[in-house]
This record gives sequence, C-alpha cells and structure tokens, in this order.
Amino acid sequence: MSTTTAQVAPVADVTSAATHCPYCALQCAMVLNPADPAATGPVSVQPRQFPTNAGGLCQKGWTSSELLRTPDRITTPLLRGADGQLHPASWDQALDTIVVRLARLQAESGPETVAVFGGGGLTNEKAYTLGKFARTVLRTPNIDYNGRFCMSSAAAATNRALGLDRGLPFPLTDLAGADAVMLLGSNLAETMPPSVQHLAPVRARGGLVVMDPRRSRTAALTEDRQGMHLQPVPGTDLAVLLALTHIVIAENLIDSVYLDERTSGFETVRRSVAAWWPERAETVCGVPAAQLRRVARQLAAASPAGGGRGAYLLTGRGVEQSSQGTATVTATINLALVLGLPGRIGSGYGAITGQGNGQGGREHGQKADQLPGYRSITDPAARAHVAAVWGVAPETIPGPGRPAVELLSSLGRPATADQPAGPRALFVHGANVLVSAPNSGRVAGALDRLDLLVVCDFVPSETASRADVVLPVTQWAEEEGTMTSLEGRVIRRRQALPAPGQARSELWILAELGRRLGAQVAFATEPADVFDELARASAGGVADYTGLSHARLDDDEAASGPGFYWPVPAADHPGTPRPFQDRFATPDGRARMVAVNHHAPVDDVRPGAPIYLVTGRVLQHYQSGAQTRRVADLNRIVPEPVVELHPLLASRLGIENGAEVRLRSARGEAVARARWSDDIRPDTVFMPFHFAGTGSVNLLTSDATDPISGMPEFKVCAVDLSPVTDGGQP
Ligand SMILES: Nc1nc2c(c(=O)[nH]1)N[C@H]1C(S)=C(S)[C@@H](COP(=O)(O)OP(=O)(O)OC[C@H]3O[C@@H](n4cnc5c(=O)[nH]c(N)nc54)[C@H](O)[C@@H]3O)O[C@H]1N2
Ligand SMILES: Nc1nc2c(c(=O)[nH]1)N[C@H]1C(S)=C(S)[C@@H](COP(=O)(O)OP(=O)(O)OC[C@H]3O[C@@H](n4cnc5c(=O)[nH]c(N)nc54)[C@H](O)[C@@H]3O)O[C@H]1N2
Ligand code: SF4
Ligand SMILES: [Mo]
Repeated sequence: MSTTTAQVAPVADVTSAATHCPYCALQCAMVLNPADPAATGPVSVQPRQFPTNAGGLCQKGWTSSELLRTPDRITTPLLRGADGQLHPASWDQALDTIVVRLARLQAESGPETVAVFGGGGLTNEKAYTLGKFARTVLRTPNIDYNGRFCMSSAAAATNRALGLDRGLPFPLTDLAGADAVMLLGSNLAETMPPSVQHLAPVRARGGLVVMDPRRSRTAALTEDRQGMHLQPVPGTDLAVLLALTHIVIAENLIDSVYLDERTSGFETVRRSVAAWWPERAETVCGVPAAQLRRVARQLAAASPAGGGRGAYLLTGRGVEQSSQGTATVTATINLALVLGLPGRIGSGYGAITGQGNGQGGREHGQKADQLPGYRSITDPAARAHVAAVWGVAPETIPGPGRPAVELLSSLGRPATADQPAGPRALFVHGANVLVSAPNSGRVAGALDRLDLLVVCDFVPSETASRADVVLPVTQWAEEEGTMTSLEGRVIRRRQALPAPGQARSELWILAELGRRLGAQVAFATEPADVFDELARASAGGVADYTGLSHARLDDDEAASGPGFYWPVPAADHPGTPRPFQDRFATPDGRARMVAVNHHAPVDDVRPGAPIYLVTGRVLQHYQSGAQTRRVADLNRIVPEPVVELHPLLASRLGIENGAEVRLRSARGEAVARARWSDDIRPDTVFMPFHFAGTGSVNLLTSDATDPISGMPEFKVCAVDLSPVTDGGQP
C-alpha cells in the first residue's frame, strides 16, 4: 500500500482556448472563454472557422459548457460504505481501496479477472494509456470499449475490403462536388447538423439519396429537388444493396477498367447478386423495383465512368448496428467498387464515425484485439514493436480479449463446463453501459455480480451510481490532448480552465494506480509526452502518427490549417487526406470484393411481437444522455423518451397521440409517450436511447451480435405495444 499522499495539481489560470466540441465526431471548432477561470462563473462558447463545421455548431455544442458547472458534478472520489451509499473519500483512500481489492481478486482468480471498458470519447492520449495500463499493469486481455457498439461493423468490413479503416478516407468537404451522395442509415441532419451544409450543392443537383425506414430530418432533405428516400423494411438494407449491385451489373453500368485495375473478386460478387433482381428484392425490402432501378441508374450516371462529377456512398449506424452489419457494409463497398468510386478524387465510400474520438479511440489499443497504431494483437511483429516501446517482453502482452457484449455478459459469471469464469472486477472509463448496452436488464444483473466496479466519470451516470468506487475526472475544457475526427484528422483539444475540486486527469489516475500496483512500466502524465510515446508506438502501423506532436499540431493551426490526416509517417510529411488514391492498403493494393448474402434480423417480427422497433438519436441528446440530460436547455426541449408511431398503427392499437405506451420484447418492457407521425412505416416504431429507467429502450433491444464484428443488433428487434392504462398497469 502507498505511503505517499496524492498531491493535487496546482491550478493554472487559463483564459481563452481554441478547442473542439466535447460531443460527436464532427468535432466542430469552438472558442471557450471562461468569465472567471478559477471560480464557478459561466463559460462562453463561440464557434470558429474550421472546414467541417464552417462556423456552425448544433444545439449541443452551443450549450456544451453548461455541464462544466452542473450542480451534481463529481468533485471528489466516492467510496461505497457499509450503509450501501457512496461517500466522499480522499484519493489515497479511494486508490488504496482499489489496489487492495484488486490484489486480492487477482491473487484468487488470476489477472484476467479484471476487465476494462473504455470509450470513444477519450482523447487519443487517454485511450492509449488505458490500453497500456490493461496490458502491462493489470496484465488482462479483457479490455474493450463502446466503439464496439458504434464502428465495429464498418471497421471490420473496411479493413477486409480496403485494408485500412479510416472512417472517411477523404475530406468531408469533398462531398460538395459530387452529383450523388447516398446516405445509408444515417440521419446527419440530427446527428451532425453543421455537416449538412456540405450536401447543399448535391441537393441542388437532385443528387441526395437517403435510405431509412423513417422519413428522418435527413430523409426530408431529399424532397426539395427530386432526391430520393428509400424506406425499406427495417433490417433489409442488405437486400436493397444486392439489388442495386445486380442492376448496375445487369444494365452494364459497371466501371470495367477500374474493376480490372483496382479490385479482385468481382466474379464471385457478380454471381452472388445474380438472383437479386429488383422485383425479388422488393418482396424482401419493400422498396419498389422501379425506385431501385432509378437509384442504381442515378448513382451510375453520377460516377466517373458514367461521365458524372462523382458519387459517394456513406453508411451510418442504421445499416451497421445489425447482426449482418459487416455484410451490409461489405455490400455497400461492393456497390461502390462496381461503380468505380473508392480511391478516386470526388467519389468514394465512407463510414460516418460517431463519437468525438470514435476514430482515434479505435486506433490506440483499447479494443480487445488491437495494439496501438491500429495493429493486431495477434501479429508477432506488432507485439514486438509495442513491447519495445512499453519496455516489456512481448510474451507478457496478453492476447485478444472478449468483445464488448460478450465481456459485459460474462461479468461475475461462475465457471461452467465449457466457459471459464468471467471477470470479477471492472473499470469503466467513458461509457454508461447500464443505459447504452443492448439488453440492459442483463447488463444490470452482470454489474451486480461484480466484486468491484470502478467508474471514472465527471457526472453520476447510471453506471457510476452503481459503482463501488467512483473517481472524478476532468472534462474536455479542463484538459489538453488530441482527438481524431470522422475524417481521420488529428486535432488539438485545449484547456480553458482548471478542474474543480479533486477532479483529476485519467492520465494521472492510471499512472498513480500503476505505481501503487507495483508496475515496472513508466506512465507519462503530461498529454504531450503521452502523445510522443503513442506516436512511437504507432510508427510503421496502419494509423501512423510518427510525424505528429502537440507542438506540430499547434504550429500547423497557427499557420494555415487545422490538423493532419493520418497516416503521417514523418515529421516533414504533410498528412494523407485521401489514402487510397494510388492503391488500397491491402497486400496486393487491390480492393477485395467479398460475396455476402441477406438474412433477417435475429429477433424478427412474429405473432406476439409483430412490430419492428428501431432505435437511434434525436438532435438534443447525446448517447446515454448522461451529459445532455443535465443541460437545462436541451432537457427542456426533449425531457422524456417518446415512441414515434404511425397513426394507422396507433389507431389499430388504441393508442392516443401523447398517451403512455408500453413496449414489450423478448428481453423486457419499457414505457414511453406516443408521438403520432406519418414519417414512419406503419409496421415500425422508433425510440431514442437517451433515457434511463423505465424509458430506457435498451431494456428491449437484442444483444445478438454480428459474427465478424461483435456489433450488437441495436437497430432492429421485434416488439408488441399496448396503451398504458390505470397508472401504469397494462
Ligand atoms: N444528436 C446526437 N448526435 C450524435 C449522437 C447522439 O447521441 N445524439 N451520437 C454520435 C454517435 S456516437 C453516433 S454513432 C452517430 C450516429 O449517427 P446516425 O447513424 O446518423 O444516428 P442514428 O440515429 O443512430 O441512426 C440513423 C438512422 O438509422 C435509421 N435506422 C434504423 N434502423 C434502420 C434500418 O434497419 N435501416 C436503415 N437504413 N436505417 C435504419 C434510424 O431511423 C435513424 O434515422 O451520431 C453522433 N451524433
Ligand atoms: N438502442 C441503442 N443503443 C445504442 C445505440 C443505438 O443507436 N441504439 N448506439 C450505440 C453507440 S453508436 C454508442 S457510441 C454507444 C454510446 O454509449 P455510451 O458510451 O455509454 O454513452 P455516453 O453517454 O457517451 O457515455 C459516456 C460516459 O462517459 C463520460 N465521459 C465523457 N468523457 C469522459 C472522459 O474523458 N473520461 C471518462 N472517464 N468519462 C467520460 C460521460 O459523462 C458519460 O457518462 O451507445 C450505443 N447504444
Ligand atoms: S455537430 Fe457534433 S461536434 Fe458539432 S456542435 Fe454538434 S455535437 Fe458538437
Ligand atoms: Mo456511436
């Protein structure tokens, strides 16, 4: 046990900071001006010019600084006492408690008994340190993160097809030049509002195509100038894509020169889509064959081979959060390849990354199967490289751990004939799994089985409120670091004010825990130093940051411009806005086409559960809502969960507009207020996942996962609905 007392860092007075929004991957640029840096006054937020947001912010960005002063901000460590309540404690008490209990659990059950759950909101520096901490101090393979819920299907498909997963392998501003942009299961108008301005020229040309079972705000944007909204049966996007590819091939709209020069596997894909003629696909997905033909022809006309200005296919969570998410993204890439789009200026395929550092979060080693630099943890050369940076022997680095859903369900589970015991302790850094994980009733049971739950957060999220130890951390405006945006652009997060009370950076917490646990490995705590180390660890990897440092990023921004696109393999390298121009990142440089086929959702509609439930987001709230439910302006606009349903369905079920509805699935029940809307298919209801308690939609969702990516099927499951009568009883 430690004998030194944790020192509280001196408070620096900071005034104005040019930084980026704390929330989504668009990473809109803003300037923060604290009225009174050391005390509790308000902090003003002003947008600043940056290519992706072009001076815009959404409501969440404008109100982001309110959370810095939230009344229930956690400002001291908290320990659960004998009375079952959380009580303030000193850092020494909190860290020593963790160390003593971890040592006992690991002595009893081995190193793997400790698990770590990270987040795509952590800076690159924190994500890197967390992965290093798990592998070198805890020596556990069991680390994964909420990006598994977000980007894992797109990542798996893109890595397989193109050899490298950088969400958008082109600047976002490139979209404006295209004749067609097809958004598949993405609602940009609510999830990244300032990005929509880049689509304006495309819309003016009638080139916006949106595929969504709802007429979302984004789908509505197609109506001004003959764009198109495809409204498939939930979970059938793959059938749509197979049909579109069928049409492009059958009508000889393919780019044969490109297919010959830049791809492999076309023949197998051609055969695999042969049976997906549009009339057959229509019976599966409900999209009229004529509309499928129109879209295929429009995309082909927009493509370089068709003589157009270019076309983009972009996927969002609507098509990816599926038990066939990897296959659906693969089919999207196949369609893009037959049209000759990827790797061409003005055309391409991209996945729209979600969380603030959803891109960097999947590069630096907090994913179960990865080491820093987007290296594979099973690759001996990658292990040797990273081991040398960490100063450990390669064989001491554990192998791959369990992906998120499996990790969560294994917590506290006793050993059985065919499964080892699950972890007994869990560290959570930057996720609120009790609200955001699928089948959350089961997650609650798993968290209850733990011997030790440690949560680092700055607000008492639902998950933190269940913890044995809560450690208070800094918020975005109180720390330095880097984020990697949806474009793969590495940018600087800058500190505007000191952290309140005893809140500390996770870099310090992990270093201090490492020290108290007797780590032989050194942990830097200055973000710029951590960055230099992660750059070395990334050297020669796919996501190569070798040529970057905080100083270079700062100089660049002062000079011209904002951040560098990875890979940046040398200090004089300008960065790589469009990595696939000359070749793909596969061994032979060709894009790999892989045949895929369609199957129904795992939890499909049936008697007793005849309605599709789809889930997603609304503009005002962010993710589990842990942050935005604490922002008064946002909570006033959207104070409670609402279930969107078509008036035809509502009247059949006797559900009034504004009445309470009970939803039931094979996993559980939830209650929400009905909102009639003819923007949704009459066989489908929509509910956002931003709320906790009885209004939490993840009580209903399925934890079936994609066999390749481990992505849960958040988007589609089967439910029944009934009006709530007499005070909550059905
Ligand atoms: N306001 C807000 N913005 C955010 C976030 C937030 O929580 N709130 N989170 C950020 C993060 S982490 C992410 S990942 C992104 C997500 O950004 P998006 O992917 O744009 O968001 P979602 O609302 O999850 O899903 C998009 C659409 O998918 C549709 N959908 C549902 N099922 C299906 C289906 O079977 N097929 C098709 N084609 N579409 C379907 C939904 O109706 C929804 O309109 O947003 C980021 N931005
Ligand atoms: N039904 C349904 N469920 C979904 C989805 C869906 O579309 N439908 N989408 C999924 C997706 S795409 C995502 S990304 C996940 C997101 O799910 P979560 O990651 O659980 O969502 P957040 O609310 O962002 O949780 C982040 C938590 O970390 C805290 N935090 C923020 N920054 C830091 C930091 O730097 N350090 C620490 N220690 N804590 C920090 C916040 O206060 C908050 O409590 O949800 C998934 N769940
Ligand atoms: S779009 Fe995303 S990054 Fe921009 S202000 Fe809104 S939440 Fe912040
Ligand atoms: Mo996400």
